Amino acid sequence: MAKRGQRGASRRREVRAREITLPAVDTLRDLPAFADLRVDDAQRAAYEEFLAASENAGEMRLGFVVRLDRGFPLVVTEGDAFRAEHAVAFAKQDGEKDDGLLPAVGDCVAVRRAPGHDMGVIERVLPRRTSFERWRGRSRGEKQVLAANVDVILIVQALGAGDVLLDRVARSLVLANDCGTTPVVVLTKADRRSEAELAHDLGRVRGLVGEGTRIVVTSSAEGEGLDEVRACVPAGTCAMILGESGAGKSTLLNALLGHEALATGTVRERDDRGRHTTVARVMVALPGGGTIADAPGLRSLPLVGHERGLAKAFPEIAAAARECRFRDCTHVHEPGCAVREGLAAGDIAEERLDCYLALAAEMRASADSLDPDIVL
Ligand SMILES: Nc1nc2c(ncn2[C@@H]2O[C@H](COP(=O)(O)OP(=O)(O)O)[C@@H](O)[C@H]2O)c(=O)[nH]1
Ligand SMILES: [Mg+2]
Ligand SMILES: [Zn+2]
Repeated sequence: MAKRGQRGASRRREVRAREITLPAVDTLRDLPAFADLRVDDAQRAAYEEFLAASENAGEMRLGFVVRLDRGFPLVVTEGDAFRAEHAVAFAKQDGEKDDGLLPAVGDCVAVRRAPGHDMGVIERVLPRRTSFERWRGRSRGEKQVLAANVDVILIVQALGAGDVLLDRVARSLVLANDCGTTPVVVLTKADRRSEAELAHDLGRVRGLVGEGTRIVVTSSAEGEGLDEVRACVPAGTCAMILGESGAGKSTLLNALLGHEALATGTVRERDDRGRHTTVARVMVALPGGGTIADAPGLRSLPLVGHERGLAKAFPEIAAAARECRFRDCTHVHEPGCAVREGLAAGDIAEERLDCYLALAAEMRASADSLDPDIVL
């Protein structure tokens, strides 16, 4: 029953795919090639295993999902690039309805390329080295994978509209650390700040992120900081660009690529019938460098169960917290609190502690609302 429903849904998607015009593969510039992306040992082993059990081994290819246009994947394999759909089995792997199982941009996949078919079929998502996920919807929301196999997250924050939003930087830092990627803070639109203002901004951001995180200041308008960004994404690595809508992400990517690859500012992407298109997830290859995935602008970055990322983003606080007298110490009023002792001794910076405490409290609250025993 479920199977038939899925098949129907998949056929409807197929029909939709023909109705809407997706950009033709050969018109896409900056598309990463298979060789630009890295297959790791676990992925290769999983692919070999899958291949050995496959009835269509001869038609199977190792590939990467490098674009999603309205949810339709574009896959690159050695010497080939084509649109693909998902195998029917996908929707309910492991008996769960979970978008997290569907191929995301950056995913390494086993894809079937049958002769005579213009579309490939993604048969299997190979183990993700990293997975940048976000909660969608409220308390009982679903996880959505925004990008897979990313090494670096470029946390983009615009300068110039008052003080930098440290809360956003902190959340992004926690999310990046949580999924095992390296965060780099990229402050854009530096041309909108005077030198004194810039020093002030940098001081605040540095105070929050500490010495362990790289900060790059850019101005796409003036071509400033571009080489520094490039240096964060060397050949063979993959970065994801994360920031609010309007932060200057697409402009930065265009500046890095040297041409208008992505629509920016108020230009709304429309298909040929003038309809507003849903966001495309695009990966581009930097000439001589790695690849960057342009994620949609995210308004909110809720933290749910990202304790590991919090501890990695604030290691000195996490280390002190292990020495507190009470295991569930909130580091606010408890006796024997090693974190407050660290603060008093000057080993822990107040601005970092304030931020840590706020995010930790938020995570405790969201964990409560996600309690599986609570029926919503
Ligand atoms: N002054 C200035 N404006 C910029 C810069 N980069 C982007 N912008 C402007 O910021 C707006 C949003 O940029 P966009 O790249 O579309 O942001 P995105 O939503 O993050 O992709 C556009 O109007 C850009 O022209 C910059 O370096 N300096
Ligand atoms: Mg954009
Ligand atoms: Zn404590």
